[in-house]
Amino acid sequence: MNNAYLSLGSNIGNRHKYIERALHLLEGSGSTIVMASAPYETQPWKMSGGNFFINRAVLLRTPLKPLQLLGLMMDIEKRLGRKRTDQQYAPRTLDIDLLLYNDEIINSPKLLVPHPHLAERRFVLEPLCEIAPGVMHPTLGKSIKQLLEQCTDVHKVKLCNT
Ligand code: PH2
Ligand code: MG
Ligand code: MG
Repeated sequence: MNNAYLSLGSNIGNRHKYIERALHLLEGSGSTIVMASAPYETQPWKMSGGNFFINRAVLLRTPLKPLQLLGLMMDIEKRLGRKRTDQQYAPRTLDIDLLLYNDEIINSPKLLVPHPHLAERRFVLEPLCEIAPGVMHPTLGKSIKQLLEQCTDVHKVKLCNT
């Protein structure tokens, strides 16, 4: 079994519902969600305007290899109505990103792990730090908690209902 940390985000329609349904669908293929952060409401990062996102981080224990997991993630995005456009950061019903996969470093044309923007994004680090503060980033050599403490991203991130 492998430990995969994922980030989920939604900023169209019933955002909480899309994320709930994605969590449910991830638990197929012999995978289980071991931990899930609370939902956070987050300001769009490097997108002009648009709705605030709901973002969550989860730890998935999975038998899937990285590219198989990527296939599952993209399939779930599609089933939940994600339309891919040419625009890089378009509003979306659901986005699932692979942040960390064990302590592996993967540089393939389809997949970069650790996620290249992980340390620049408060909307990723805050939820991730809730479930994995002590986990080490395999190339930056710092823990998630340290990365959050050093993060200079000023986009708003707040726990839902606070
Ligand atoms: N995802 C992006 C770009 N910007 N901003 C927030 N707050 N949350 C996201 O999930 C997000 C984003 C690209 O995938
Ligand atoms: Mg993303
Ligand atoms: Mg994505």
